[in-house]
Amino acid sequence: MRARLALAAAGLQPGRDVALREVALKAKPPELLQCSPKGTVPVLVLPDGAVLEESLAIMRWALAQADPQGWLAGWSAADREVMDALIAENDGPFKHHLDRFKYPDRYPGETSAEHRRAALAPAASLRADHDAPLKPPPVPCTSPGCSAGGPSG
Ligand SMILES: N[C@@H](CCC(=O)N[C@@H](CS)C(=O)NCC(=O)O)C(=O)O
Repeated sequence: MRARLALAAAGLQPGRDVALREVALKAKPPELLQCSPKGTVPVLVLPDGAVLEESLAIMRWALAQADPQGWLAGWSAADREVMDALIAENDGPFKHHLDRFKYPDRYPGETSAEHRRAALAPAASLRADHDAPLKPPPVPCTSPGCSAGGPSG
């Protein structure tokens, strides 16, 4: 989902700029496994044949093409570090516990309730400093005559 959002934020339209192929994860098509043997989605095949097989890599590629809403452009290095840490927490420990809470049948011997507690702990600390870290940079104004600059001006 986040890869699709980044493609949309970059103004890349399915059918015009990118070909979108839905796949059934229960019956992964051979074309998917040929491009990316690890068999997870999303996968993006670039015109030069390079394969991006991580959603974050697809997001970064899309936003490098265009980033009119300032999803990445305009943030300070310190803000980027905070963002990267939040994403790493979400993709790492939180996802680990979420999967074991949501799909206990896939993880025999694990206790769903314990993973629920472990997943919620970082969320509680995030709520505690909800005022803190990130203040978005201004979105550049592109209206004619508008004097408000982009993130750096
Ligand atoms: N770290 C990967 C995770 C990809 C992932 O696990 N995708 C899920 C769908 S949301 C998937 O393809 N599951 C199928 C499987 O693991 O067989 C990314 O962000 O792209």
